[in-house]
Amino acid sequence: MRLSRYFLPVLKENPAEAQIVSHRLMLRAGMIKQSAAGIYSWLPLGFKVLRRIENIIHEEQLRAGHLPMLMPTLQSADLWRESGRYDAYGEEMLRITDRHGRDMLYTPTAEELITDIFRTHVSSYRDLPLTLYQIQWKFRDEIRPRFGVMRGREFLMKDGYNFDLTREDALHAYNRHLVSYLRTYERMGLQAIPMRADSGPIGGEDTHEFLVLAETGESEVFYDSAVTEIRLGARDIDYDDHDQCRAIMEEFTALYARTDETHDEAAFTAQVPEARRRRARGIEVGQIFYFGTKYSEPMGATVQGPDGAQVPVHMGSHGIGVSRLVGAIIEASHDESGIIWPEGVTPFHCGIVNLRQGDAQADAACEGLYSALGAAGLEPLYDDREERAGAKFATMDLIGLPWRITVGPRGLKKGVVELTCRSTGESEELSPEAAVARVQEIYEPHRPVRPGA
Ligand code: P5A
Repeated sequence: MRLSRYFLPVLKENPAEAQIVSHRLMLRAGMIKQSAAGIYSWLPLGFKVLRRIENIIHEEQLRAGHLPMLMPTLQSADLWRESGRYDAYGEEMLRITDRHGRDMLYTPTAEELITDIFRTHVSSYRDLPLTLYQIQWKFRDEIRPRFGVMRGREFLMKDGYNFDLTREDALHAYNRHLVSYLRTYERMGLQAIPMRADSGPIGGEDTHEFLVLAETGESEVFYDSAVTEIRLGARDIDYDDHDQCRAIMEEFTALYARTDETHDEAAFTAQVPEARRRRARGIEVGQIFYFGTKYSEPMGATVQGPDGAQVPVHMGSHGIGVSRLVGAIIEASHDESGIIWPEGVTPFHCGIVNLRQGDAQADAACEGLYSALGAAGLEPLYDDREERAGAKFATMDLIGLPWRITVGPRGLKKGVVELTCRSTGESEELSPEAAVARVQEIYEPHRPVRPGA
C-alpha cells in the first residue's frame, strides 16, 4: 500500500476522551472512530489488525478440529424464554420489537441459538463430538462502556460451542479449547494466563478466564508469579489426545491464579510462598465454560446413546474478545512514540520511508523494495508523501509497524538502505536485496497455517 493512496487519518493531539493508552493510540493512529457510546467504526488500519487477529483465531480453531459457521445478530426472544434466560439476562440485553410486535433481541451470546440448531439436526451419539464456532458481532448494553474497544457495547467475539455425549468428553473439549486458546494468544505475541473465575450469566461449574496482565485492566487478579514462566511454545499437539490436553491444562492451571470473584485469601497465603504472591490487574481476553446440560435439558437437545436411551448432551461454550484483543495487545506493547505491533498481528509487515521523495534514485530504490516485498508475499506500507523525514518517522512510530526500511540518497551512494526494528530502535545497513531477504526471514514463522496442516 502507498500511503499517498491510503486512508490514515492520524491525529496530532491527544484525544481528550481517551483515558487509557490503547484507546488514545487507536484514535491517534486512525484505527477507529466512535459512532455512539461504546460503538465504533473500524477504519482501514484498525480493520486490518482485526482481520489479522480473526485469521489467527480461525487457523487455530481449524487446527483443533472445530467447524466455522455464522449465526445472525438478531434473534427471536422465544428461544431465550425456553432456556429461562430472557428474563434472567437483565438490562445488558438489548431488546427490540419488530413491526409485527414480535420480541427480538441483539445477541449478547448464542448458547440458545446453537442449541436450537443442534436439536434440529442431530439425533445420534454417532454424530458427536461436535464443536461449532463463529466470529460475530455481539451487543451488551453495558452500563458504563469505556476504554474504547476494551469495553464496548457492540464488540466482536469468537464464540464456540461443544456438544458431547458424556461429561468426560465435554471436559476434553474444555481442555482442548484451553490449549488452543493458549496457542492463539501466543501467536499474537501475548501472554494470557488462565485463571479460575466465576461463570456469571453463562452458568456452569467449570470456568477459566484468560487474563493479559496490564495496569489498566478492569479485573483484579491474584496469582503465583511462577505461572508467568510457563509457555506453550512450538509443542506438537494432538487435539484428539485426551491425556495430552488434560496434562497441558493441568500444567497451566495447577498454580494459584484467580480473579477477584473466586479469590480466597487463605488459600492464596497457604499455597503461594510470599515472595511469589502477586496482586495485579488484568484484561480478560477470553473465557471458557463447561455447563453440562444447562441448555440441552430445558431445550430438549438430546441424542440417542449407544444403549438406545435418549440423553441430553453435555455442552460448554468458549469465547475470545476479538475486538478487545486489539486494545489489549496495544496495552501490552507500546512506548511513548506509539504502538509496537507484534509480528503476528501487524497491519503491514514493513514500512518503507523515502527520505527524498522526487529524487529519481531514491524513488526507484523504494519502488524496487516495494515490489520485491510484495513478490515475497509481504505487505509493505510505502510512505511516498512529500513530507519531512521527521514527520514520516513519527507516523511510522505511531502506527507501530515492527520493521522499517529507510531509503535516502546518502545510503544509496554506498549501495545500502537502513533496516530498523521498532521495538529496540536498532538499525542496520544492508543492500536492498539483503533487507528484503531479512524481512522475509523474520516473518517466516508467522506464515498462515493451512487448514488441515
Ligand atoms: C463464551 C462464548 C461468553 O459470552 N458465550 C459464548 C460465552 N463468554 S464471555 O466471557 O461473556 O465473553 C467472551 C469474551 O468476550 C469479551 N467481551 C467483551 N469485549 C469487549 N467489550 C465488551 N463489553 C465485552 N464483553 C465481553 C471478553 O474478552 C470475554 O472474555
